[in-house]
Amino acid sequence: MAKETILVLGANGQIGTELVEYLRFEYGNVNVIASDIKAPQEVHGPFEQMDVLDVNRLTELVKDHKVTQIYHLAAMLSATAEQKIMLGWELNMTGLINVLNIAVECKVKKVFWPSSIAVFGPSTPKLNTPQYCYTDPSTLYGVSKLAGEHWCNYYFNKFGLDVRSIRYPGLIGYKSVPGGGTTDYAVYIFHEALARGSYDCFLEADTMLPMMYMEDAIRGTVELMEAPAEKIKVRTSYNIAGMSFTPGELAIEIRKTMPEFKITYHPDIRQTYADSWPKSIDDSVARKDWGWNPHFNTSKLVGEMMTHCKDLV
Ligand code: AKB
Repeated sequence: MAKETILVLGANGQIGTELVEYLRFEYGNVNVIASDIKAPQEVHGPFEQMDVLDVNRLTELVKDHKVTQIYHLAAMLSATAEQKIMLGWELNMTGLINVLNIAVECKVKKVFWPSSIAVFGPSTPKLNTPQYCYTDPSTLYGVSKLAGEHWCNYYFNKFGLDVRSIRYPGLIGYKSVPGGGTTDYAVYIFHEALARGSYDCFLEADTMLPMMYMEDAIRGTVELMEAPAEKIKVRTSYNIAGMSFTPGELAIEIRKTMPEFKITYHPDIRQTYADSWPKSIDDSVARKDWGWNPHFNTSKLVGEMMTHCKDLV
């Protein structure tokens, strides 16, 4: 295998925390540079504190370390971006464009950039949402992700940049907590269940959303990046699916190991974002092109989360 030097931007976030660990195991500690605007709580390998909006510093870093792959994860999620529209646009869009330009200039071999189910909107088919369909996002976050997908596709066609992307559903893991998203309830519910025996949910009981266990998401991301380039036919972003459930169904599953668990519902503005998103995703194109295959269903996910979150309480 050719020597790779991998830069992960937004490394302290929900995905970055687990991705860096996975990549370091596979590629070696010194070959994976973690970077974030904030310093990490613990340092386990090379780390650079940096803002992705600082083009000069980012260019310097990529050149100095002879970076061959970039995973650009720094972004503002749906709920926070709705509160800070211009900042959300600046971080999500200018951040991506900086990375794409630097990747072309410095001849970086591959770039990964995450998109989201938030690219879909009220006119999108809600069930088994296809890879190609009407996309009319109603959140600023979704608008930035949809525009970003087309920037990636444009840079692939115009400059031959090998940029790859996944439309993540809600991601659920125990090693890190999300911040500022709409699907975050499906992580907090486990921490609250184990700490207090109850959870007050900000979505309605019957709000079905596509979700995925973090282990699947990380494995899928690295599999996409390691797939031969000729297999990658979609250069906007791939639909991938894990499972779909509602808060009510998740509570029933939690009660199988914790019968006393109580859930209450007080929907807030995030309900409107969730209502505009798909309920389930058709990922047949990702399965056919590069062999995507999830390993976790809802009951396996709940088992893992209840076991691991218990150690954190
Ligand atoms: C969010 O809820 O904003 C994110 C997403 C669906 O991309 N988890």
